[in-house]
Amino acid sequence: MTDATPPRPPLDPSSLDGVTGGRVSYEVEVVAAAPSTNALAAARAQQGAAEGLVITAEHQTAGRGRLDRTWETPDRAALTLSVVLRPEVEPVRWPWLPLLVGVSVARSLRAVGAPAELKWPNDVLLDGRKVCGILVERIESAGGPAAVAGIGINVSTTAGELPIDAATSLALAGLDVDRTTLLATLLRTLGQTYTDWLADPAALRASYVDLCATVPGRRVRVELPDGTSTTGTTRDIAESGGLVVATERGDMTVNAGDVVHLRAVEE
Ligand code: BT5
Repeated sequence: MTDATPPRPPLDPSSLDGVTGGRVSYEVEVVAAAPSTNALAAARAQQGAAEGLVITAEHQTAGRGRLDRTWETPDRAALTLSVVLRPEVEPVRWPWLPLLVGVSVARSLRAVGAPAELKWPNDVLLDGRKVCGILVERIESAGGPAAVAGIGINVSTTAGELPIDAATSLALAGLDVDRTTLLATLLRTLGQTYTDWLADPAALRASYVDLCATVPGRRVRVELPDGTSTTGTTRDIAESGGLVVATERGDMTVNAGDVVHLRAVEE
């Protein structure tokens, strides 16, 4: 494998004009560089931006992960975007939004030939390695709450450019994918998946489980936000979107945390 940087053409905003998915009509803004597209989109959502605003950066210089972690991507090697959604749903349904975005990314990657899978809650894996991270934030605004769905997909990133060993890119999986084409596919798929979920929330669970490598019957270590961790065998995805794990002390439903997929030797 060579680590030479491949050609990295810019996004072509003109071919993203008028993209729709389900009920969502997108307005795509491409910026050359930004610290974080989620921060930009959150500020716009606070100012009342409509559903369908997309901000994508050719180079994101201070990308955010969950729990104050960072997301690192070289110039034009990745898709880094944030989408404003305004779901008129009960608060109890909001935890499904990150999972919904994961389903949309996995479906889009499969559509371009990448056999993507999900790791609960919403890492997207290729060959067991992370190819995409998702950060969904809730923003309060005068027009009601908005969801900012941040998505980072490693497209042509080389092995030497990836920040961790457990990461990969579409190129490293042998796929030469045009970022503009992938972005259009992703926006269409996300809009449709979101619209279907608004109409029939229960159906998403089966789609999620189908794409998810974490359930059922997988040995996992769950790292909880309070710093403790526990091991067990996954059973299912709960109606809340949480992960049901059978542990020595009985079944537990995890609603927030990180999951490590274990092999027997790691226990
Ligand atoms: C995530 O957090 O995976 C959410 C990442 C969301 C990034 C998008 S890009 C567009 C939008 N704007 C933003 O500012 N953010 C969103 P988490 O599960 O906490 O994972 C973060 C961890 O993933 C880091 O601590 C690294 O270990 C690893 N990581 C960082 N960059 C990576 C990359 N390019 N590929 C794979 N793993 C990476």
